[in-house]
Amino acid sequence: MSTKETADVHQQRTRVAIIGAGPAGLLLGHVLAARGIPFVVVEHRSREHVLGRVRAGVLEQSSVDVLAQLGLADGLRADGLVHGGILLQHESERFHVDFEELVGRTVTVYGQQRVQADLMAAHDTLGSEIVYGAAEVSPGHLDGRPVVRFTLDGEQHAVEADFLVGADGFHGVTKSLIPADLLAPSEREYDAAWLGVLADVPPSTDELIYALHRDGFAMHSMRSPSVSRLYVQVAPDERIEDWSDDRIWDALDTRLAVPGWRLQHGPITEKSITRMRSSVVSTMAHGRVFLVGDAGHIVPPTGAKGLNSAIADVAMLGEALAAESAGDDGPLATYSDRALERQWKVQQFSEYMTDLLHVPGSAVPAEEREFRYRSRLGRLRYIGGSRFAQQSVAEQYTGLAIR
Ligand code: FAS
Ligand code: PHB
Repeated sequence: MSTKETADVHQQRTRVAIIGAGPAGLLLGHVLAARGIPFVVVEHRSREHVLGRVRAGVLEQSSVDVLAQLGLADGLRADGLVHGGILLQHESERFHVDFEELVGRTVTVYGQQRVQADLMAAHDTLGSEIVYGAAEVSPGHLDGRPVVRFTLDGEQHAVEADFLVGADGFHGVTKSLIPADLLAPSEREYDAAWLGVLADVPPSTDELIYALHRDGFAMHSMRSPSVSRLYVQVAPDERIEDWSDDRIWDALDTRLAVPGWRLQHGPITEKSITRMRSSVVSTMAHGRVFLVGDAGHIVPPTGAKGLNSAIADVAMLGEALAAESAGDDGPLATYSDRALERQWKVQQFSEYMTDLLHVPGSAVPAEEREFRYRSRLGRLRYIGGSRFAQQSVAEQYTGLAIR
């Protein structure tokens, strides 16, 4: 990577410029590093801020395989919790969907913060060029090639590259380089949100519990043998200030209750509300500009697909960039179509799980709310009694093939 000074601008050239140091951006850096392809990552937040975001918790088998192939799985092998299934619950009845028995696959519970820390530590070891705290990040083109301009400590920088990858999340800036009529996102807004908490208390269950209750959805997940991760459905416009710890525990006790089982309480160390929304762009490529992860699509977290979709995009784009460097631009030309084909299969599963487990919002007439609730009960009871329905859930939850 060459660097030269021109009038007050630090200019440098690289092969791939990546905007965003979340899991997608840092993982892409590792895929490129493994193939000797130069890259620079430009992130507008501090390293500490990026690391402090509490988000996803479940890695598909496919994601674990990607991390392992890159030598990035030591942490998850040591501390990840391998789960052979999930528990679905309705009206105080709980049943097990046994992934291992049904499809021979598992998932690993390993928080996104740990994934992020592992990716950062591995880049430190490589000495990768990752710019944190970049201001006024502005992607564009210079003589037909991508360029990322930014300010760092008051100094102007310009990174010229052969390719630009937007790994900058749903509110990122790279999308602005794709004409609006081509980007053309499809969207669905759900009339529900998730209030999530981290609690310093050992999980009260060995596997994740997804529960439909007349009051709303609840989930029991975890981060470690001593930390629980729990969620309750709230209205989209709820304010976190209106949810005391006691109110949260009351809702969880009610919605997760089954005879003979008790939810353990403990100090809540983090709480936040996440809106539920699906959005998918119509193209993830335009000229030498590509999108990965949340920059291209977001899903409601019910299917545990957000982080896993980002990893799948990165695996596909990383392979395509490596092929192009070796003289074969075929995979790069089909990246967007392949990524979006897989993403729409993920979207429909996330929508299915969200519709299955959430009660309609209060704006829906009472008679229709009751119908939709009972219809969900019927669907859950059907799944509980059908091996075929459970196999379908197991196949999709543990992750579709990445190709
Ligand atoms: P990210 O958003 O993680 O990273 C994008 C990065 O780009 C960020 O570091 C950002 O600071 C940076 N950036 C943005 N604009 C920039 C600019 N202009 N210049 C430079 N840098 C810029 N998924 C699940 O599977 N389960 C969950 O429970 C779950 N919970 C979530 C809760 C919340 C509040 C959110 C927002 C998401 C949640 N997700 C969940 C989805 C989440 O895990 C994402 O899928 C995952 O972070 C995607 O990774 P990236 O594509 O890297 O995007
Ligand atoms: C989590 O542990 O944060 C988690 C797990 C499964 C989901 C969503 C979130 O579907």
